[in-house]
Amino acid sequence: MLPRPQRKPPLRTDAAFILKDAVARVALPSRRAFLRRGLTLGGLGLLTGCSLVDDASVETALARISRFNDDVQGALFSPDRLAPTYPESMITRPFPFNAYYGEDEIREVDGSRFALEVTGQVADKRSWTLAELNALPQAEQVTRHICVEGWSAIGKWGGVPFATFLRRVGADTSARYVGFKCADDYHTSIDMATALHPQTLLALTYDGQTLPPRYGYPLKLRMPTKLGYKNPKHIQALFVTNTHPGGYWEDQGYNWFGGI
Ligand SMILES: Nc1nc2c(c(=O)[nH]1)N[C@H]1C(S)=C(S)[C@@H](COP(=O)(O)O)O[C@H]1N2
Ligand SMILES: [Mo]
Repeated sequence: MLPRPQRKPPLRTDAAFILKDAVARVALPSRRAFLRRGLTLGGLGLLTGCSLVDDASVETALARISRFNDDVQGALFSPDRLAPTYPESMITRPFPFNAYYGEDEIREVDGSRFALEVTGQVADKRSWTLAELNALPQAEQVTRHICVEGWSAIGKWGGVPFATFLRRVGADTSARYVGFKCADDYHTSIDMATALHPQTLLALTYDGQTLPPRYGYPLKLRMPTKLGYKNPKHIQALFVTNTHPGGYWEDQGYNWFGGI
């Protein structure tokens, strides 16, 4: 039996109230942009790199954004916008562990028997071994991970750009979602635009080493444009679909989009 989630449900009313109150006080063009885009606290954190732990930090983040003119804002909110990257000297050490269970229950996946299952709207439904995934073109990036529980940390992930992988398997990129099933029974799903985003990585390494069990061995999806809970660890299967797949936290009230 898996333990019941320890985490409290999201404080959606509090978050909505803090945001509404703060947005009301920023200059008009910015206010319009925020309202039009349905800005979330998480999205604000991603945009500004601020960790939003109280009302004051939300105000600081909004003030930072409202100084930009409309053009800059348009670029910031565009789906192709890149999340900030950082020098290696800024990597958070040790990088935090988080899951819906404690460190004593980290999943041990046998990499030698691992095969990533790929199904749904893809031309090639063959499974992928780790050796095959490692043979694809790799990229590395240092980005900030933001968890809705109120912490953020900078880490370095390496792996296959997810767009490369999706094209390799002949994914129908006009489909709406990509869903993920994990070895620890976690699951989540993302929009196709984010799946194809240039910074979305099918990550095989953390800080230059094989991804350790605590950070999702053997495979996780790393997206600096999404909040922590949208980044699945221990991926076993992925599928391309037009049917909304939901997710572990999303089904309990967390925002499904969870990003920018
Ligand atoms: N398989 C799986 N993936 C998961 C989770 C989980 O419990 N299981 N937790 C999510 C949450 S809420 C966060 S903040 C990050 C934590 O990633 P880290 O251990 O690399 O810090 O993993 C996300 N992906
Ligand atoms: Mo999280």
